[in-house]
Amino acid sequence: ESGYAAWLHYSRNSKVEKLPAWCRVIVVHGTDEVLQSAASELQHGLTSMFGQQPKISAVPVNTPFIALGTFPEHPLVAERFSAKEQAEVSAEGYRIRGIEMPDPAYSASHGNDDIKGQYVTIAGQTSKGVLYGVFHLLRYLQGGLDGKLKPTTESVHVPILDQLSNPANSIRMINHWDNMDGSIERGYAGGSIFYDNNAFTTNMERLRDYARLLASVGIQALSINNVNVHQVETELITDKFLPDVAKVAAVFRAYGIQIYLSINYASPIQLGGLTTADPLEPAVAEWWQTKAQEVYAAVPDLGGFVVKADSENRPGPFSYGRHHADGANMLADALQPYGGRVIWRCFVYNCKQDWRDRKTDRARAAFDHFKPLDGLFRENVILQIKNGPMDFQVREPVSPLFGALESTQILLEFQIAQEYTGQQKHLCYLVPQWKEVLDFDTYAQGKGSTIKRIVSGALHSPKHTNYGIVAVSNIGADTNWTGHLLAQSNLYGYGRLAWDPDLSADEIADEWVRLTFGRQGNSDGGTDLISTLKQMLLDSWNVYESYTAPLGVGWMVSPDHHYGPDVDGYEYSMWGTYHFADCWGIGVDRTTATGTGYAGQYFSPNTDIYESTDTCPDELLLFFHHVPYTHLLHSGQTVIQHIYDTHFEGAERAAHLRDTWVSLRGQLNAAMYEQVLERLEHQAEHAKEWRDRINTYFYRKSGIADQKDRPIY
Ligand code: BDP
Repeated sequence: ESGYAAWLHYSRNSKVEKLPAWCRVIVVHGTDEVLQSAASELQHGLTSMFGQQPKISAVPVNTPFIALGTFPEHPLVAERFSAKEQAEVSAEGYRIRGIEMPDPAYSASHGNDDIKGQYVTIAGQTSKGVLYGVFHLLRYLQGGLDGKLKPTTESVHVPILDQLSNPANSIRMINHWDNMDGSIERGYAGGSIFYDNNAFTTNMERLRDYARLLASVGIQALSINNVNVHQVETELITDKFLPDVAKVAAVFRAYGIQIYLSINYASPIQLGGLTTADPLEPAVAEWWQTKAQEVYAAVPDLGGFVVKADSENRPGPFSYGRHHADGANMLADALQPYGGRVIWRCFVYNCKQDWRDRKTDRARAAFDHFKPLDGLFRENVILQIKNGPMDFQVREPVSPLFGALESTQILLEFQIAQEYTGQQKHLCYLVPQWKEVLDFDTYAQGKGSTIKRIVSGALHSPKHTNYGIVAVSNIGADTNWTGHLLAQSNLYGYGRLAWDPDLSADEIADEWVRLTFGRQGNSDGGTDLISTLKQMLLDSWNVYESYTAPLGVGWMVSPDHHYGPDVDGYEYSMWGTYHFADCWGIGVDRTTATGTGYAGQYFSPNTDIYESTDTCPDELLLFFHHVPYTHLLHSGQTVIQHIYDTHFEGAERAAHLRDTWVSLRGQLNAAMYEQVLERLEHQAEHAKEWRDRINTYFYRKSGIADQKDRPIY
């Protein structure tokens, strides 16, 4: 009821009296711990849904059963699939098949034809695949739609299903920005579940429950400390903390999740007493080699290091006149003997810039720094690129680095934490935004060069596995994990999308709502409740966008904490985040002819589309162009009138979200209802503040009245 179990709560199916025959026995072959997790998850889920515990058995028994295992190790599993069918399953994919097999002896002795010979098999090449298959079956039984499957919550019959699923992305990762003092940089759901008071948590149960949530949506990599590595976290790679790191790694390992550490680039100085961290200095390289040996002795399957260098006052190779391939490769060589990876962030820009030099436009920075290094990185280096060129705004164009790097392995970085999208006080279901990014066509190699094909490696390098998606976590120690209960949908949706970017925002919302609220409502699976909640989620990004910074210009938030309106908050600071509003107009000229040239970083036709106000999409107009307030949008509205209209409507729509929730009262569990209501009430009020601050600012700047004469102060 608190939301702690999230989409894994597996509520009791009141229509089914007892455990259906086909799931009374789980036959699992092998001692592998991930397989054991798979079996116990299945046992737990079935027990919870049907009120009776299935047995786990190592050998087949003379009843129907669910067989779990890998093709190489479980003969019962292997015999159900042809060689071709087995070969179609990738390293972490799965195949589920429910079949009917004649079993006359059994059905005669039990006098029940319904249950005779019904078997389900969940198979993979690896135990991780089996684990993901188990979660798929549980989703199915819980009533979440998945691909082409229909919910069968009311059926006691074996699900006659035949499902093959392979993850599109080899790396499906989450970054934690947790600090060891227990705080979380940009955390909106309480403190860290990993640390408190500069020590590791002793609450391994909580970590295990987190591992379950992540594995259930296919996440298999996790960095456990902030990319900004302070003195105390610098010591994570020392004896002081490595035993703790090993304990945490063990919890996640059982769920197929590999741990990564964010490291301090200046560690050789801070820990090793060297006078330099120059990547080309042999003593520095040697220091890292010894360090890697120590780290891998403690955690042999550590995924590797995440590095934020030369960014926002963090140390890096620039201090020594070296480029980022020098820095990344030196670390990569140290990790290479252990199979470790270096995940190197491209969020590199000058946060002390001088706007008079237009070529320092922050939007250009990642491309300018990394495009020239394409092809220079080692096999175990992966570049991590934020979805947009700035910083997780409600609306940004896609980073032009995607597609431009042809010979470099990459990860796309999203932010699940709602730093700039309402900080988990406002409802903002981000899956539609992520979908737009993934479906964007870069034209890097002609039509169809979508971001999803680039980040999965399919476009440039189909054989490589060091590709995928990563996102900044939105969870904390709050009982419901995400502060706003409905923000759980973003964590769920991120995982599902990283597995299958072809799922739609609608399908994912549908699954999440059914899994989370499915048995609440007027009837089992209450249709009205489901579609109403789903619509709230699907509207929410657009609602949030409408009452905040307009037409892609971004920012306009309070400096530092980034919550709430402050139109000029960053306007005269050095951070490079401007809107250039004056009495004539607004927007950033990023064209090649008269502006910063950022628009020229894209492939054609995107470049041409962005370069001209005639073709630039309305929602990005002010990102690319400085225009008068009277500029006519494609929508037929002027810029100023668009600002007024969207802000008045946005505040109304935020109030409507609250009213919709209120209309569901009585259908929802009371505790869940109350916690969400409080946030939606706050959002409705706060949206009014956004509306008034933005409208007033632009009315005063422009002197142009609202055509509809609504109150602007
Ligand atoms: C920004 C955050 C800052 C992070 C930085 C990053 O405001 O706290 O350290 O991104 O990604 O969004 O490194």
